[in-house]
Amino acid sequence: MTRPVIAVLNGANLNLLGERDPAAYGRATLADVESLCRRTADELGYDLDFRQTNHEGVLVEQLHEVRASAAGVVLNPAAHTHTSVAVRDAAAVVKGPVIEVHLSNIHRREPFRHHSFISEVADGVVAGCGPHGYALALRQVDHLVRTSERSDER
Ligand code: DHK
Repeated sequence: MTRPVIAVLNGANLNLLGERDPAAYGRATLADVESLCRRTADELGYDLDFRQTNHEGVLVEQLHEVRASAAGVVLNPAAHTHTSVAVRDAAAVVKGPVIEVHLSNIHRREPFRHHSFISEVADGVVAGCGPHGYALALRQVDHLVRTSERSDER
C-alpha cells in the first residue's frame, strides 16, 4: 500500500550544514537532518521526499511539482526566506499544509533576517529549534492533515 508523502524542501547553502557557521546552524549535516526526517516521517506513516537546492527557480519548480501530490510540505527556504516573492507565491499554491522551518532563531539574528516573505502564506513557523525543528514541523503537518485544522484563507 502506498503511503502519503511529505516533502521537505531546503534552499540555498543548506548543503553546507555542519561546516557553515556552526554557532548559528550547529554541527548536524544535511544528511543528519534527512535521517531524522526519514525516521519521523516513517513513524508518522508517511514517505519522505527530501530535497535541497541552491537555486531559487528550482525551489519554485519543486514547490510546483509537489503542490498537489504531497500531503504537506516542510519548507526551509534559507536565504530565499528574506528575499523571494517567487518562493512565497509558489508556497501559496501548495494544496496541503506548509510549515516553514529555520534551524536558527532568525529573530535573534541580524535585522535583515527578521522578515520572512514566506510566513504570511505558511500554516506555521518553527525557528531556533535546530534539526529537531524539522521533526516538530513534520508532526505539525501530520496533525493538520489529520485534523484539517489549517486555514484555507491563504
Ligand atoms: C538558513 C539560512 O541559510 C539563512 O539564510 C536564514 C536559515 C536562516 C535557518 O536558520 O535555517 O536566514
